[in-house]
Amino acid sequence: MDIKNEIDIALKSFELEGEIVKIDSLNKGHINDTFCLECRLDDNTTKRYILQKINTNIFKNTDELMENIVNVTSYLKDIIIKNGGNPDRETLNVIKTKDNKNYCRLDNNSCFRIYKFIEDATTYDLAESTEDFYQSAVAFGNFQRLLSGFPASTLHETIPNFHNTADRLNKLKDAIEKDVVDRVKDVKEEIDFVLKREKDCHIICDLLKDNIIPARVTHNDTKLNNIMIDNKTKKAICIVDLDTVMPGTVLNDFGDSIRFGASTALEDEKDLSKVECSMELFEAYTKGFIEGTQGMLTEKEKEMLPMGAKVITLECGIRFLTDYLQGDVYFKTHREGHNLDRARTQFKLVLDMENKWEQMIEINKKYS
Ligand code: ADP
Ligand code: GN1
Ligand code: MG
Repeated sequence: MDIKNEIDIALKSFELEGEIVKIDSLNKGHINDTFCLECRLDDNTTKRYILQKINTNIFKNTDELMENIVNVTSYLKDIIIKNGGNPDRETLNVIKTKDNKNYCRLDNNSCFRIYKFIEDATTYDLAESTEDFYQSAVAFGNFQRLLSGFPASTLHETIPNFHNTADRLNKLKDAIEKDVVDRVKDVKEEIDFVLKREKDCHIICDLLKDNIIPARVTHNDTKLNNIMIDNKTKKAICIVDLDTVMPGTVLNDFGDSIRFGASTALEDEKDLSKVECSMELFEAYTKGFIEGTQGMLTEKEKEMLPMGAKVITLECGIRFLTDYLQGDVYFKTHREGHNLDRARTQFKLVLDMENKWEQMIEINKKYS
């Protein structure tokens, strides 16, 4: 069944306000299929919704996935209301189906969910200004702090070993050995780059395993295009993409924002001379994130923030490279060699961070 037919059937399960007049594909994000629904109301105004086809190859248990999201957003909503905020804009809102479910499953097992659309806000693939990036840091730091009161034991692990970098390395080794699409011969340099940094892959997961840093409820996918920035105030208002909210370490949440948002180029830039980790953006984010977390981080966590950035960038490169070797089965790709281009930008960033290491440590000390 094609996606258009699937959407037609899925929409019958939901009661939306007004009549649907337009469905646009958003072409954003590497995982789910995201659409914007536009509805015309009786008074001729329009109301929009986000419709997502959930990637069930990746998220195997949709009930648990959606239970996490509903529980986390309900929890956040209470806090937002107490603080006098707007719960329709400051967190995701799941629209229930007519039979009160969190999503709808078609006969062919495709799963769809609907969120209220967050209006007058934008997500960015590159930081437009240092100030915007700082604002996103405060918001992610805040989010982290708010989740510190969330009952972690009620959360399901939606993707096992998601940020276990050592396990990611093992999966890469396995992909190299199997070489199912005969691409290993083209990526010797990239493989070498990773293998030289084998030790780095253990640093963060060992700290967690040995309880040297605490496990917390974390977002785990804190890239800049998962946060909505208000078009007028330029304040970061809502963190989206809650599929991977799970127990983890704050170092990954900090690090993933740096990996993506402090880069001077897009994640899939082909011209590697454009790819750098900007120290100005790194500084703005470090300052904002520590402010947003308001004293909740341990000394060890603060000390390890730059390492969090480096290791998650290496991990992400490993994941893109693994997917390239497996024949592009995980991340959505839009051109030949897309995953390889992405892997290369990540490795370039790792190298750049290594070259700027002293500076990163100094900046971190200034705000820790
Ligand atoms: P993926 O898991 O594929 O990355 P996301 O949940 O991040 O999917 O959604 C993709 C994009 O859709 C986001 O980057 C954001 O631009 C937009 N988006 C997601 N949720 C909303 C929402 N509730 N309102 C407006 N835009 C949204
Ligand atoms: C994916 O869903 P999206 O596009 O926000 C991925 C992240 C990666 C990121 C790389 C569930 O994020 O882990 O860091 O791509 N999400 C999942 O851009 O694997
Ligand atoms: Mg996303």
